[in-house]
Amino acid sequence: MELIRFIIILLILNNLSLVQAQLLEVGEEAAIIDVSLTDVEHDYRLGTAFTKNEFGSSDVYNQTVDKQDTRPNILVIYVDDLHHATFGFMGDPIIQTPNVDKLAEQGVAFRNAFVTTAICITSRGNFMTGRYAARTGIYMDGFDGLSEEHAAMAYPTRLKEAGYYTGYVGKWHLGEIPEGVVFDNDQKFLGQGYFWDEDEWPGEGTHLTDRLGNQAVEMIRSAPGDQPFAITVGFKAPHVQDGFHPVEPYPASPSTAVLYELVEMPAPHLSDPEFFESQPDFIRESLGRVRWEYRLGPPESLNFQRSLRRYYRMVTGVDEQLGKMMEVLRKTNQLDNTIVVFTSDHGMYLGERGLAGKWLGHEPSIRIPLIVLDPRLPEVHQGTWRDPMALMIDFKPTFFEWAGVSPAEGVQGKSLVPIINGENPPDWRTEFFYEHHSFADRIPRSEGVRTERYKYLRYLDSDPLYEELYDLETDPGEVTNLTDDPEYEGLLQEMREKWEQWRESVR
Ligand SMILES: [Ca+2]
Repeated sequence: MELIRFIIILLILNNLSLVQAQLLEVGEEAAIIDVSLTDVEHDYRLGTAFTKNEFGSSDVYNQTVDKQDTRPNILVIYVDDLHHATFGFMGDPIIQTPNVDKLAEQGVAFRNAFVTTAICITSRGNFMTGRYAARTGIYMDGFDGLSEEHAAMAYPTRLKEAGYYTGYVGKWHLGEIPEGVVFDNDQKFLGQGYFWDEDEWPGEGTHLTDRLGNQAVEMIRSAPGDQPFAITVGFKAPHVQDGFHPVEPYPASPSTAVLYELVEMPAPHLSDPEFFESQPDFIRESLGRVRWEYRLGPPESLNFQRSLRRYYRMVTGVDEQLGKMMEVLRKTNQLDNTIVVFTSDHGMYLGERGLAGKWLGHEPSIRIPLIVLDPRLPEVHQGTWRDPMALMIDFKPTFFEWAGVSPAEGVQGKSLVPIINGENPPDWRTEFFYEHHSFADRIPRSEGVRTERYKYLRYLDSDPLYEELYDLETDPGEVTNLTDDPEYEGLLQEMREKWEQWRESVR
């Protein structure tokens, strides 16, 4: 009955967006779940969230934020396994992400943001320390927590020492950390976490995405009035539920129920079997293909259609929570002194190249979304794009510059602040090193160099040696491997040399 009623609403209100329609439907339920959030949810759902020059009175929280410390707050939305292009502002015609789109409209979006390693633990280590994995030694295998040394160099530790109130909500995936050193308010969970209770689907209570949003709202709301805050919110969505319900790998929040259900999800780039068959055995038999088999399958299959719709729902679920956070900033009069960063721990193959997951060095895996809303920037920067390459290892030095903290020794990334501010530093990087060493069954280890124009990938355990070389200017989709093309022999040699130099220099 509920579904029929819903579909009728959708059909009648076809001039409303799907998101608006489904939010009307769940509004009442959400209010019951957490009364203290009622007002925040009500307002953002009506589409009033974070209108920059329209600060609400603090009628809900009655909180006066009167910070003597004028350094900006830093709010980081750190999403898990998020494809860089699944947003309205990126031109995706299907997905509903009104809050992320608005962030991009009012902030600065990066066209070329990348990870240096596409896997949760390692990339999160890069994020925390500003270093390549070759130097952090944080790999997927055998890692059980940030050491004292790692914790000491983690960005929140330094910000805390410098007088910031530091907090973390959600998926952390960097194991145990020394207590009280890194975060003032520590609401991380270890491991992969569950969208519902461990053995239930659909579960009772509040979905993890909504719960993390609520926790984040509460953390922002209750942050001390006399310190700037640095809060990072680690959403697990849209990461698959590992080892959970076999027919529901993407258990989306009920608030996004039936969204996209009537939409035909298009075939991903290079998803034709012929292309897949052209790849070497060790890629065709890799974990990315194994997971593709049971999570996605061919684009026309029910499985693919179902999984993609649910992945999209999970992204929309995160978008809703971003809206709530922006609204609590507005309600506490902190929109004009809070820098908001939206990004992901790495990208995702959503069926591109016949693969699922991450790990390898192709664009869908290594690209990340990156939006920065710094309300202190002149209005002329609103809704603008940045082309220079940004890397996961750049976040820490960027946060340090915002916080006025001196750059730490051994940081391999660079502050993005000049780029964000619209400057064009002449010495900015034009290439970077990619590495994936974590060994797991059927995940091939690889390294590579990506320049502005070319990409070289090298599979370390391949025998005979397998390499890939692409001209991204003429072939941005990485269709044609140029390694056997005699015309590119010189370039191949040059890229091999770069790779050798890079792998020495990052250590
Ligand atoms: Ca991840």
